[in-house]
Amino acid sequence: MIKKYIYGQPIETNAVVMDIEAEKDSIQALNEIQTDDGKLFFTYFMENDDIVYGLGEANRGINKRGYIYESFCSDDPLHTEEKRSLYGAHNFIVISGIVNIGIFVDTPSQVQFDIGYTSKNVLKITPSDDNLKIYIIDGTSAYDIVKQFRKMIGRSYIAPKWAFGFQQSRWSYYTEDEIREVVKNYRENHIPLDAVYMDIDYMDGYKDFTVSEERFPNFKDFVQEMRQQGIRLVPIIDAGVKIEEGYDIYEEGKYYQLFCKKADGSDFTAGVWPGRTHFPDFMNTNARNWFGSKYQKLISDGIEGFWNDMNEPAMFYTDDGIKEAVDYIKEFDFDTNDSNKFFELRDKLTGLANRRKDYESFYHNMDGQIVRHDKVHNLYGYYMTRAAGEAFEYINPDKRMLLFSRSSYIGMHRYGGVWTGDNQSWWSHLLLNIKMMPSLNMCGFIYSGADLGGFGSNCTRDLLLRWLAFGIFTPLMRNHTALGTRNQECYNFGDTQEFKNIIAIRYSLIPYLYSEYMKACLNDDMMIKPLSFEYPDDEFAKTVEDQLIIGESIMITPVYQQNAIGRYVYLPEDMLLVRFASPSKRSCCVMHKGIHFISVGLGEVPVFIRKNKLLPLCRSVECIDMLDTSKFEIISYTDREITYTMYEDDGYSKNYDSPDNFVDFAITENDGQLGAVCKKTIVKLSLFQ
Ligand code: MIG
Repeated sequence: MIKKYIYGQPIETNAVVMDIEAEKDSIQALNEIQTDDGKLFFTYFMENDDIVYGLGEANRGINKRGYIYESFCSDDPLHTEEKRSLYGAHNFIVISGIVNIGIFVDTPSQVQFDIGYTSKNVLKITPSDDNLKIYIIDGTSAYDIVKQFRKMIGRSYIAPKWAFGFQQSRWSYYTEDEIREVVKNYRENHIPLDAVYMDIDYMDGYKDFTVSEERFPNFKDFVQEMRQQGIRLVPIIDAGVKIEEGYDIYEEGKYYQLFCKKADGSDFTAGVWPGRTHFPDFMNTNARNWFGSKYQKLISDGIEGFWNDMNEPAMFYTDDGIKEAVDYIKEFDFDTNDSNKFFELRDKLTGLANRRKDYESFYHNMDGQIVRHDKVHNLYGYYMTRAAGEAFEYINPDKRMLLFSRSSYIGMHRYGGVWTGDNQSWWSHLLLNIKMMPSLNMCGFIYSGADLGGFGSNCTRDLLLRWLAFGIFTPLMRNHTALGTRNQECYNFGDTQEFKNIIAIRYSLIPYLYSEYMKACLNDDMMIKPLSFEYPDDEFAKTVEDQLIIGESIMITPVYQQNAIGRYVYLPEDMLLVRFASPSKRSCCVMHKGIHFISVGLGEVPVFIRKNKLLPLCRSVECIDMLDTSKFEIISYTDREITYTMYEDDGYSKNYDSPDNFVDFAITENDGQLGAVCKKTIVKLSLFQ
């Protein structure tokens, strides 16, 4: 049951696609409170044992209880524990206990979720704008509510299959030759690889949709050369458009009035990588169509995927901000002995980026309605990505493109995926990645992942290996690192064997992972789930946040601590532990329900196959184009007849619903013997009972 409540005159976010009639009565499920000065907020009293799920790309645990979060898309590259905002704003939560209730706060401006932070059992939702929609979903379990919610917001973006290959990035590979070198090293070491990313330095002066002729003189040929080696290049697109006479994007945007404006009608200016830029007004349909059409150029060069960055939008400074700071310095009293003045001075300078004041100083033309940016802040990255996604639909309607964004809001999940932005090469951020994945899935962001190995700081060999051993299971499996950090490609840490093995395990799992991904997208379901969603009656499973269910057959238990030789795991039922050292080198043992310590060597990947489930594996290859899905090995843990339906398609076109896309793998009984049956060739069956 879904109920919708409308307050005031909310700005349409297009997050919800289902037609739901608004209730006439006032909201029952929450306490609606108006303060004396007219501010609206909502509270809910949580039982001691209630768990709160959701918030998608947010800090801290799977259970969001005990902290306070602000939905306000933020370019903040330091995700320390106290942070309240990251790049996404995903205002969906589920309170789960004896009563289960889902809440979606649909508003494009800032919202605060105080989930037992101020007062232990009080959930308090404070929107910054009184014009909003609230959806209340009740259901039999948290998982049931998530599925209803997902129906409501529409089918998730579907990535091409090659995007399940391993991808290498760094800020930046500056030249063709640097990229060739990366590919050569991967191929020579036989470490599988499908894509290399092009960060901002491929552009000419950081100008969107340009390619530096000096560093990539024959770009189209280069794209082809890479394709011949099984590599796709994925260029970055930034939100800000460089102000430069003669630069077509700038000239057109200015001429056709497609940039965000200040109150005086002039184009709003902020400093980002290219220096001074204007921001396309993605809230405006014409601007979206215009900007979207610009992707065409790179697509005609052979590009099949993009990542949209800096779209919170991030700004380093505005002229107003600098002027204020300079005025402050001019007036600074050098004779003062008040140390606070020093901090004030420092903050004036360090606080120039992403100032709230600047977000309040420009306007969008939402097809006639003029809206101040902060009122719709959380939609900016979403609508940038929508612009690209809609353009891809008409540029090449039958072809899937890879597309993901840094900033997002619910609704954007229909147009692209997300990566979780600038994490650090910290063990704690590997754990954060683990905990964030199921929450992202709840909010519809299925094609997602973090910078494996960590973006900021220097990564170590063991951290990268452990992170990759988890990254195997995330749809976006990309190693990326920041400017100035140590080289983070897998061949830069001495012996490459373990890297090669771990990534090869990914490739042998791709048919399964892709199948589970596609089923999650097509059925508005989750691919990556917390244990509690599959074992809702298991009280202990509810507390486990460092193990995840991937698809229908397996549970994973990543190692996320330095120098650990293994870890404790909790099995909610008997399972089969498959310890992969490589796709073919593995050992299996049945383990019983309960808590165990398992050893996990660096370079090993433990996978638990659930009772009465099976896992299909193919041979690993060095890029997806070579994947042979006619032959499989099956590992199964069952003593009875079972079936696994694998989804398979060409990976590029959009004929999702064809019955040919569903292939059954069955364990059936014949003369008292269990055996595998499939229209594919089964080269080996390992059956455990
Ligand atoms: O201000 O393009 O999150 O992945 O490498 C930094 C350079 C801008 C932020 C992205 C990161 C990317 C970087 N970008």
